[in-house]
Formats: sequence, C-alpha cells, structure tokens
Amino acid sequence: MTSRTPATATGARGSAFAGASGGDPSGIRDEPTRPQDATANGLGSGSVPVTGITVTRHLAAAERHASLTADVRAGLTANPRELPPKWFYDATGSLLFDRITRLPEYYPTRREHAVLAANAARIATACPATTLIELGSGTSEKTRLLLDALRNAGVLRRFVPFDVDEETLLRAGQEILRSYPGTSVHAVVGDFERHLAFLPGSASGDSGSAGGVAADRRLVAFLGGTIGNLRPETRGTFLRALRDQFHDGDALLLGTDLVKDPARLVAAYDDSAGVTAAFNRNVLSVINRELDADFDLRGFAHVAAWDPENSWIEMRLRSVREQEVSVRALGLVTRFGADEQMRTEISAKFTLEGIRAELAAAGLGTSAQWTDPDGDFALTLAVPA
Ligand code: AVJ
Repeated sequence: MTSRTPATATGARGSAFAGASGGDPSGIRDEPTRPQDATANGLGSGSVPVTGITVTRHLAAAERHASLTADVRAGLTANPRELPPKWFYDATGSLLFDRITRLPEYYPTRREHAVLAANAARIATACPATTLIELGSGTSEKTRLLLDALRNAGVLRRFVPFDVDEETLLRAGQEILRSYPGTSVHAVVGDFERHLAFLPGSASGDSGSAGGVAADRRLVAFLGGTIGNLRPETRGTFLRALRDQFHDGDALLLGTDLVKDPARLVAAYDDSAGVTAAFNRNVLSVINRELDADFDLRGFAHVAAWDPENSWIEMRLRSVREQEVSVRALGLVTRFGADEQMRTEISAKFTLEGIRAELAAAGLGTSAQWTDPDGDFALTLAVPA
C-alpha cells in the first residue's frame, strides 16, 4: 500500500534492537505521519486517525507477540508460576485499569494527582523542560498538569509519550495535540525496560533536529507508582540506564506509592466491586486470544496479599480446582493443582528515604520530594548526581 505511513518502522526494528545492546540505532525512522496516512497506521479497524504525530516504533506487533510468547512459556513452566504484569494492558485491561483509578479503595491515582497539582509549578521551575517524556502513558489528566505548568513557564515544545500500546499512545497524542497547539507530539512505542536508550533528544536516539527542537531539556515523568512493578534489581538497572543518557538539566519525576497500613494496601488491590479481580483475570483472556489458549476465567480466583519482607503487594490467580489448560500456540498442555497460585504482579511500596537511596545508587541526586498531606504517595524529582 502506497499510503502506508513511513513511520511504520517495522523494517528498522532489527537495528533498533541491535542498538539496544550497543549497535547503531540509525535505522529507526522518525517521520511525521501525513494526513493521508490517517488510517494507515497498521492498527486495522478501530484505529485512531493520526495526523501530525511522529511515531517511533521499537516494538512492532511481531516483536510484541514474540515477547508475550516467551514470557508465557517461561512463566507457565516456572515453579511457582508467574506472569509479568505488562500483559494486563490490552484494550480491555486498559479500560479496567481506568476504572480501578476511580475506585474508592484505590487511593494512589487521586493522591498522586493531588501532589502533582500542588507542585507542578515548582517542578516546572526546577526543571524548565522543553520536552516532557512520559513513560507508560495513559495518565493524561496528570500529564496535563505537567504540560500546563511547562507551558505557563513558556518553555514547552514537545510531548513524548512512551508506551507499549500504540493505540493508547495515538489516542493520548491526538488529545494533547488538540489541547496544546504549537506543541509537537512524538510517540514512542516501546518497552521501557529495553528501549530506554532511544528517548528522543538522547545522544543515541536523537530525532530532535527533525522536530525542530534544539537545546532540548527533558523532564522524564514516570508516574503512577509503576516503577513498583519492577523488582529491586530491575529498578536499579532501569534507573541506571535512564541516568546514563541524561544530560545536564534533564530530570526524572518519579511517582511512588508509600508503605502504609497493610489493610488499606490490600483493599486497594482487592476492591469490593471486583474490578481489580477482573483486571487480574484479564491476563488470561489476553493469553487465550493471542496464544490460542483455553483458560477458564471462572476457574481462577483473585488474590491480593501484602508481603512485608519485600515491601510489596502481590496479585495472584488461584486455581479453584484441579484443571488442565492448553496453550496451543506454545504446544503446551499444563495442569494446575487445586489452590495452586500463580503470581501476576508485584507492586512495591516505598519509604521516602528508600527512594532517595535507590536513586542515589543509580547516580541520581534527589532535588525535591513531595507527598500528599496524608503521606500516602510521593513524587521525587531527581537529577544526575
Ligand atoms: C499501574 C502498576 C501503578 O501497581 O497499583 C492497579 C497497577 N494493579 N491495581 C499498581 C494495578 C492492580 C498499578 N500500576
């Protein structure tokens, strides 16, 4: 198809991945989509029209599928079994998460919003960034608080949402384009555990000149407490990778949920309306659909537990009976014992000192730290030490 957008960097994926381990990422194409490419974004029906958004794809559908396949094979054959939380977020999972953020028990989103609303202007003063990069977007309301503050400071030029899900990115990008005329949007489809080296404006992944952005100062926002999905070692690797590509003036804004009464923590992950339970089981629907499996969702119960040793909430799925599951795409048939539990997510909870120590270990100095009045949630602003 001649109308296919050149921004479909499928052919460049190989070099993007080679680049991730030190190769040359120059094969990545970053080109603005054109109006006639409106429906040619590879999303098929239900796709979002794209105009004026530059898209960089590190993670095309085939790569995503290979990654899911590997994760599910490893996870279902491990003992105990475990599935990574990133696979919750298909269209249904993203909608369910959105409902979670409005549940009475799920305080983190509201608390973080409050801390951000109270301090956005200070953040923009401390880091007058021309580019706002948001890792794991879909938090558009909070994004707007930051974009407004940077716009009011007169510095904002570009918004870079970075997410695994292209549809989410494009939808968010369109809305931002509409509300912030004059601001360019450069969406990056990728996995922040693997493609961090290619943030726009960095030495290796720069496309800043193409977007007309020079002397780029970047604020990287990683909000929602999503860093808590990573184990401590992985957090260290991630923070170090981020720090390694920071220039002077760049900063990280990190949102983290804080340790509190375990009853409140557990309630936030086991709401009375059962939305979190549906969100948890949704990973089985994703596997059923994408890997031709036959998980019976009614055969798995939602479990949320506080682990004080590791300081994290764990979500698990408990097989309510002995049952056999077939994952045809893997040629795998596997038996779950009655009451067998499979971990689907960890969500770490932090202390203010603990956050500063983890950042310091990665070469990042804390320049400011704020919480909501109740001390439920923290925002930390950090710069290269
Ligand atoms: C989006 C990863 C921050 O860990 O609180 C919400 C996901 N899981 N309820 C979190 C989630 C269950 C959420 N994060």
